[in-house]
Amino acid sequence: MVIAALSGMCFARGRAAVPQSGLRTIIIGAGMAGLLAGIKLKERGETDFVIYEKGSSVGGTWRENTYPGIACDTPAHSYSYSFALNPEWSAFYAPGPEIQAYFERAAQRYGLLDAIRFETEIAECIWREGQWHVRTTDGRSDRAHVLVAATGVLHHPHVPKIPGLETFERPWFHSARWDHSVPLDGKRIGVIGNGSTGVQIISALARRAETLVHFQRSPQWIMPCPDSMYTEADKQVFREDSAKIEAVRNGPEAAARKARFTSAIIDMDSPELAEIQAIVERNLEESVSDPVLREKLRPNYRAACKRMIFSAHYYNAVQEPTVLLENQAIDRVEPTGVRMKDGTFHKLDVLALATGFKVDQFVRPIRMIGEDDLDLDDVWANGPRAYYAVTVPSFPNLCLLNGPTGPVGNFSLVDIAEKQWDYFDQLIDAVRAGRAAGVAPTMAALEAYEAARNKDAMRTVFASGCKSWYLNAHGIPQVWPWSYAHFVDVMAAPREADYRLLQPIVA
Ligand code: NA7
Repeated sequence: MVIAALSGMCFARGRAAVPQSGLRTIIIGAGMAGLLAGIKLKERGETDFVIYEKGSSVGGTWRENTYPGIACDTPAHSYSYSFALNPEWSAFYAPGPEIQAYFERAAQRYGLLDAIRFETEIAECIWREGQWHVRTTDGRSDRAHVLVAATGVLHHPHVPKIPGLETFERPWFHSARWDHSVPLDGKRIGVIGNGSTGVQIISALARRAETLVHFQRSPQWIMPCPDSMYTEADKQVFREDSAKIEAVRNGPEAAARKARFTSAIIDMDSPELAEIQAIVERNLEESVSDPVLREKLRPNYRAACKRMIFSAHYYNAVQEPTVLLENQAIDRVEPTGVRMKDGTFHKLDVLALATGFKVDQFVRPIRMIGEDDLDLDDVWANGPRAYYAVTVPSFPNLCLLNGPTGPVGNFSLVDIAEKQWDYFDQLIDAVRAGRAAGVAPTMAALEAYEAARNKDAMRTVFASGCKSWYLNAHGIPQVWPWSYAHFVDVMAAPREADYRLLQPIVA
């Protein structure tokens, strides 16, 4: 039975005041997901909401990541709101600045700018008597019935403790904090890390640097992909007929690609994964001519075990005479360069750390206090968990968009967030209707979900024997281990039995 029948549900422990005149919502973050929540609230006529954004403009990850070569590895037409298709994308995989401009336009077009409080960071959110009491880092306070944490996944840069890093006398920075005042052309550049970010940076800088040293701790499988730019004629077709955009998003070819990829991810023994393995191996064989370099680039784990990297350029870039692939271990950073364990020294003018993100933070470091003074930091002491990645027991009316254990394996996070919002929106109907003051998942529902998820996660390719940001401290992939179709299915309507309503206190 679905939540539409919530009126027949029993009230559980927990009481809170019923909102007397409509709901107020606080959204944290004006990135893709926060803007989405604002647009959706406006669409249903709810205007009593505010978006708190610690930066000075919208866009989230696309505002913060401006490194050379930045692009989205999800096809641009899929990485768009379903209600704001964009015939103007310049390429199948859109460059970062274009995506940033898209979200800026969306904020404007949907009239959200007045609702956003820029340069306002949230310090804590406390659930008390049916409302979230929110305090900003500069001491202001606000409150609302509903709280949406649209705080991003890959948000807190991971800067590894490489000995001597602080002694480097030349510019160095994390990829998400790129310093554009630092000249790159004709310079000796070092890039540590070869996830999606490092690979894009190397592809962009290979021909600009005097020397470009790519420090690779573990090789990556590279999936070849089209480097297709959309022509003016293509865009005209998209402008005239949005069904053509829909076809790119959800047509048979896209659907088959998605289905094939999920089958591969969720079952490490699947024929689909074997097919992907064959493609990436062939790509390596055919693209890299020097056998020594080829072996340096060959991973000793299975394709898609780490997040699959799509690149049309990396193998060409790494074979440029300017590029040196360094696969020895780093010993330390010295004032003028990087020393390897084998004694080799790379003199550098600039060092970029494409070393990823702290991925277990989510809404934190915001202090989150739920019912009975529960601190989310304590609740998540063994790792972040959320029911179906969206809601948390004892934290009523809290929505995590792109929260822990959602589908992240090369799918469009825009699409994921839209479906998560629609799910949460249905949950809040009981509060909107005044039948409850709050709604939160039961602990039993979360435990059952996590038990099934942990079990099935160990069958995914992410558990097939490599290290990646998908794994928790126990080596269990913190991902959605089921098909995309199953995700769509469960997001379609919350199950009544999995939620408890907070009994209203009528004043
Ligand atoms: P990733 O995918 O987490 O990649 C980080 C890279 O940094 C990876 O190659 C790591 O090597 C490397 N790394 C991390 N710490 C070190 C140290 N101490 N020494 C050497 N190398 C290190 O981050 P990205 O920014 O590329 O991508 C994140 C996501 O953004 C991506 O999945 C897309 O969703 C978009 P390792 O493989 O661990 O040996």
